[in-house]
Amino acid sequence: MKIEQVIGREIYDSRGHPTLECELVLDEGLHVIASVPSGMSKGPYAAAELRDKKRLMGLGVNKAIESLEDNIAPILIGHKPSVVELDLAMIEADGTENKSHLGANAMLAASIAVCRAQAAIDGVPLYDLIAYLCNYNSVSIPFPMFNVINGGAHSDSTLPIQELMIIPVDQRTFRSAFEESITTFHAIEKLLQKKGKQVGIGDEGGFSADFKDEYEALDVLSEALEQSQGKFVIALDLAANQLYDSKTKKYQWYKKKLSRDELIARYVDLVDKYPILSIEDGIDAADWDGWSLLMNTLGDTVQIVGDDLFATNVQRVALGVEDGLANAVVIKPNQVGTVTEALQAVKFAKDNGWNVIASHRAGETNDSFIVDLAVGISADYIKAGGCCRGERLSKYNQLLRIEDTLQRSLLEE
Ligand code: 2PG
Ligand code: MG
Repeated sequence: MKIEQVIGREIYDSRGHPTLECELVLDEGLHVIASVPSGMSKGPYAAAELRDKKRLMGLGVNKAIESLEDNIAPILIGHKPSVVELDLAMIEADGTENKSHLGANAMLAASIAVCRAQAAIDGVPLYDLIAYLCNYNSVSIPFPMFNVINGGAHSDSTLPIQELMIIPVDQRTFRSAFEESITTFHAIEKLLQKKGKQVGIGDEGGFSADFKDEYEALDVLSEALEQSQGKFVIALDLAANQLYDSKTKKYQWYKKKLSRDELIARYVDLVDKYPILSIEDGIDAADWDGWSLLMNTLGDTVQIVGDDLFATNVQRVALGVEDGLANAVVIKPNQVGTVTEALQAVKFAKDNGWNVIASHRAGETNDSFIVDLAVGISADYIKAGGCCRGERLSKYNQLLRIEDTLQRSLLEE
């Protein structure tokens, strides 16, 4: 079965911003659709999206549609959908370091659609195809990192920490973990209200409220976790690039400006007081000495995660391994622009003993590709947002579906 037509379409993401959908038409009438998410807190090393300069607040994707239909379509049409082969052809045709010619959004939309078509034609679940592409002979359900409080660039609140997440650690299945977490999620809202907070929902489906400092937010969270039946640990995403001023070399923390050492001292105190398992982007992506210092200070006991630091780029991950900058990496295919390159970053990180966290973006669609990817690579964790809002639930519902399918096939064996 070959690709006959490539259609680009402007659709809208969960933040009400335009994004790109790719529809592939194959012979024998198969249609496949894929859409791409977009970040709010983007790092300096992420691949470039094509956006229209003026249309729709400068976010329109007509230029990306043109790239998809005029430049990428000729690469795909007439070929069998084979994601690695076609990704490599797109990368060659793009010819830039950061995908600025064909556009990472156009390339990834095509890449995911090709991957989905390949799995459909092979008659295998998408997660199995992903595992096969990585040469892994098993798949598994990752631990969810449920985003319960949104701050930073994801909310209007004063909380500098972008994401406070909870990880259920004592549940045997994703379904039971989700049940425990969704109950706790609603309990957190009630507790916030009881404490007199104005509670909103942030970009990723977690709650948004003002706190006098991060300790107050973590105290509320700890109280809710203590009342819960299940056992949870906490993960933080600081998205520290957003807090950093490269001129003064200081981080904005409420009304204070903290040096790198003061910020790390704060993390040490937080880790001491709360059950924090994981700290993501705790330091600005350009400050490698700061990353080393953070790793040397907390890396033995805490998962130190690079997101904007590595931008899902295997070369950057390799430098990070060499210099000991982290012990885990976030995988977001749209930071690099193709499925194949995202899988290269995964393999390299895993081969070097790092943990891998598959992640959604702040601006999401209902496409749940990231979930199949997470299962196919046996990611340690998945970040897919809070326990409400359709674009976040589309991910969790897909995890429920996959778990159900895997359990049924085990029973049949
Ligand atoms: C992050 C992501 C997803 P954004 O920083 O990890 O949670 O946010 O999509 O805004 O980069
Ligand atoms: Mg992050």
